Parts: sequence; C-alpha cells; structure tokens
Amino acid sequence: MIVYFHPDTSLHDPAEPHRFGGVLLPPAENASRSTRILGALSESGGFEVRRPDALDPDNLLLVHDRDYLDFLRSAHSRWREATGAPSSGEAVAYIRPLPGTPWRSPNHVDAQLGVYSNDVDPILEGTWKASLSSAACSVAASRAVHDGERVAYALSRPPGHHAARATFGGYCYLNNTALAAAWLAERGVRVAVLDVDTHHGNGTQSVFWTRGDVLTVSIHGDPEVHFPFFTGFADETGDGDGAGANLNLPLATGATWVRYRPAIDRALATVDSFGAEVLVLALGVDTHRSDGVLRLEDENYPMLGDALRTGLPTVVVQEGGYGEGVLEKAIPAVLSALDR
Ligand code: Q9C
Ligand code: ZN
Repeated sequence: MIVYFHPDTSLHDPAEPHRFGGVLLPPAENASRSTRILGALSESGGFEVRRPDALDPDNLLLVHDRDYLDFLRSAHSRWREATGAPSSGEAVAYIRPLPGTPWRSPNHVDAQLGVYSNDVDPILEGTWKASLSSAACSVAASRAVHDGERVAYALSRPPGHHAARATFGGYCYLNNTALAAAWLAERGVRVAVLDVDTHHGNGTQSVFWTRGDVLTVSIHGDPEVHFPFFTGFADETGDGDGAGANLNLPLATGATWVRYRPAIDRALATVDSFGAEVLVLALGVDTHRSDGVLRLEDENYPMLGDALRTGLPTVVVQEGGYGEGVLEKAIPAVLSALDR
C-alpha cells in the first residue's frame, strides 16, 4: 500500500502543556505520532512511503475560506510582531466575541485567534507549513486512488476533521479528510466520507452540510458527554441540497465492538445506497479503551479493517489516536486488513 507522508508535518510539534481536568498535560497531538506510525508500518512490511508533491494552496479553497487561509499563513509572524513573542512561542486564543451584541471584525491578531478557532489549540511558527504538508498527503492519496490505486493511506498530521471552513480546533487546522473528498468530487466522483475517529467529525460535517454530492457519516462517542459536544447527534441530517446526506451514529460511552460493529454495518449500508464510487475513511483510532470514550480493544482493529473492506476504492486519512502503543498496533492492523 502507498503511504503518503511529508517530513515538514513535524514543524507543528506543540509542547506547551494544556489544562485538562485540572492538571497540566503535554499535548497529545505532537510530531512523535507520525514517527510512531512510520516505525510500525516499516516493521509490519507491505507499505511504500512516498513524499507527496507540494500542494498548491489554491486547492484549499475547495474547503476553506480565503481570509482563514491568509490568517493561518501569517498569524504567527503577526503575533510575534504584535506581542514581542519569541519564534518558539505558541499563539493561543484568550478572547472571543461576546454573544448578544453586534461585533466588529477585529484587526488585532489576538482577537482574530478567537474568531478563527473554537478551541484552545496553538499556532506555532511551523503550523502553516506543517498543515499544508499534511493536506498535501491526503490530496496525493486521493489522486493515487483516482489514478487506479485500490487503497492509499495519507499519514496526515496535524489531523483535520475538526477544522471547518474558517475555524481550527480539536488539534486540526486544515481539513485533510474534507479536502480529499472535495478534490474527488471536483472531478465528478461520487464520494462518501466515513469517519471512525472517536470524536464527531464536526468540521467535515459542516463543510459538506449543504452539499448533496458528498455523503458524510460519522461514528463516535456520545457528544452529550464528549468533545466536540455541540454536534454529532443523530438528528443532524444535512440541509438544502445536502438534506439526507449526513448521518451521525453516536454510541454510548464505553461501547465495545459488540455495539460498534452494527454501527459500521449501518454506515456502510448508507454509503451503498448513496451510490458512492469512492470511500474516504477518516481513520482515528482513539476509539481504543485507553482514550476513555469508546472501548475497542487491540484485537478489534484487524476486525475493523475487515469490516471496512467494502470493495470501493478507498482513501484512508489519518485522524486521531494517541494512547500508549495504540497507533503502533491499530494503524498497521486496519491498513493490512483493508489491503487484503
Ligand atoms: N481530556 C482528534 O482526535 N481535547 N481531536 C479533549 C479531553 C480535544 C480530538 C480533552 C480532543 C480533540 C483529531
Ligand atoms: Zn478524535
């Protein structure tokens, strides 16, 4: 299987601790995630790692707004100028507009950080370059599949599925998964996105909310009690042209394979009736019990890969997965089963 990976993705390697449940923890989404995956794939064998071509940033307009892209590209240097922060500094939002009264689009970068994010993620000096390289991986994987490859894997990070047209959050800056799907749809391919990350693919849902040419399906932990909270409920089905082209399958906290497997069957039945020609699989493995949302075990990941082998050409895009030893086991397991 072809694996697309770009070394510049490591330029986004946040280190500043964040407060979770009252304790300061180092960022779970960091550059070691890709080295962990690469090491495991090379040990497993059967994978050919390629560097994707540089992505023309104009491709990003399929998914993101121009002003957001301009912001992401320039935010760190503007923030340094405005604040005197060092090049190693991490720019984080600390203010957002007050609801209930009209507000003026701010020119100050500190205020723009709050407009263009819905979370506490930092922008580093290398975030733009890394995100662009991460997106280049998913577009390259789409291109490979469009050119006849049965399965291709984008080792994208930072991840993408929580980024919307003009917001970053949930460790995501550019929506790699949405971009892979939009790139194919642009070429007349009927695409379905299946997101198996443990968190609702809120960014991807929002990008395609009013589009009927791309089906979005997400299986995730109950958003009543898990990130990203505001969306991911079963009654969200899309709007306008996109009415009926979004399916959310929330599962109760702690759900095991016994509950997970039927959700895959429902998801794939919907992909089938949509008439998808290509599947874009947003592959988060934070469904593992160690992440505290759902409760899949190591031995469920080969089964997940088997269940997801649909016969459709498939673009696999890396999303979450953090737990000790989880990426190393689960990613080769899913990919090897998909490739069988
Ligand atoms: N202690 C992805 O998996 N923080 N993003 C949760 C809980 C945000 C997950 C903190 C989780 C974002 C791509
Ligand atoms: Zn996740």
